Amino acid sequence: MKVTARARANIALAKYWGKSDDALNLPAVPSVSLTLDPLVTETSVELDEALADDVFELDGAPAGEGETRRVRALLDEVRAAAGATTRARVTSRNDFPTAAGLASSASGFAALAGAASAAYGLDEPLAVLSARARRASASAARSVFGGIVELAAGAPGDDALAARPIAPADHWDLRVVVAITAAGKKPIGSRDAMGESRRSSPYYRAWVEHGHASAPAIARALLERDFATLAPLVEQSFLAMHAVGMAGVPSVLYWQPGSVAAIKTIGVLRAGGLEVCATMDAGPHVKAVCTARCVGDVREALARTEGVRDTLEARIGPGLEVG
Ligand code: 2P0
Repeated sequence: MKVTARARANIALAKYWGKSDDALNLPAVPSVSLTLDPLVTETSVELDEALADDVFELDGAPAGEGETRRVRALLDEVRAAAGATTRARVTSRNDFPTAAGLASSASGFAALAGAASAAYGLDEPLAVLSARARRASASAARSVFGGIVELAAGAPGDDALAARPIAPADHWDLRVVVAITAAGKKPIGSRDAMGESRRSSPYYRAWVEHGHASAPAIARALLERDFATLAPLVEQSFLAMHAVGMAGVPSVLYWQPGSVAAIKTIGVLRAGGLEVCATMDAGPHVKAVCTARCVGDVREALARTEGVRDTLEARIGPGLEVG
């Protein structure tokens, strides 16, 4: 039995950063994201009686032990639900540059959740798939759905927590321009970095409190297509998230000179009347969120900004596709 599923990357406008329950991987703050097209991960799960253990191949090469362990943990959950023991061969391909800082773990675990469930013969609702993807990587819970998606904060022990879509992909023609500002691997992954923030940043408690107020306001501005309200809220969310990390010990500083330059370019464009705002994830790249009518000017200005090596463009896309 072989099943293939496709899921897309997403970008949080209200950021997730920090966990309320490490074992169940529950976020401490609510987050709101856009599912992005055409940034697709395609994952196949093939059951094979001859395998002694699961095998995971990523972008044409055997994956590392850490990644394989996370894939196996998700497969173990599916096998438990299906009452199965057969091992699986998992093949995954990212159709976008992972160096662009658009988390491939989000699209990857969403696609895996969809393909694995179907391959083991289960017919589960999307909320169950989203909760399973969330346990693997919280941002992956959001990539199960298309359009604008919300993931609530999890109360400790709330193992069923899933994301939910709050508007379809055609609700608002927003675009995302990614300004790539560095090459190579980032200094620390988001899971370890958010753990450091929780342990050592003096701002962590304020961040969690702020996130609970900010995410619903961001969701409302998106639902009302109110860019003037949305822009400062989105920028405050990513700036607060990065400030929490910077103030931890050890400090987590993802920014490069090109990151600052790109943020300033976006500020100048908005002051000049364009509907655009900045956001950043756990890496040095800057993502400009803008309305469709502004995207040409935004991309051109970012491409000309010192320290920006390349740009790529995305729009809001659909959720998980299985089969
Ligand atoms: C987000 N990020 O909301 C935030 C903003 C990065 C910055 O979700 O530990 O890979 O696997 O649950 O989901 C990246 O963290 O972390 C992330 P885990 P994940 O998109």
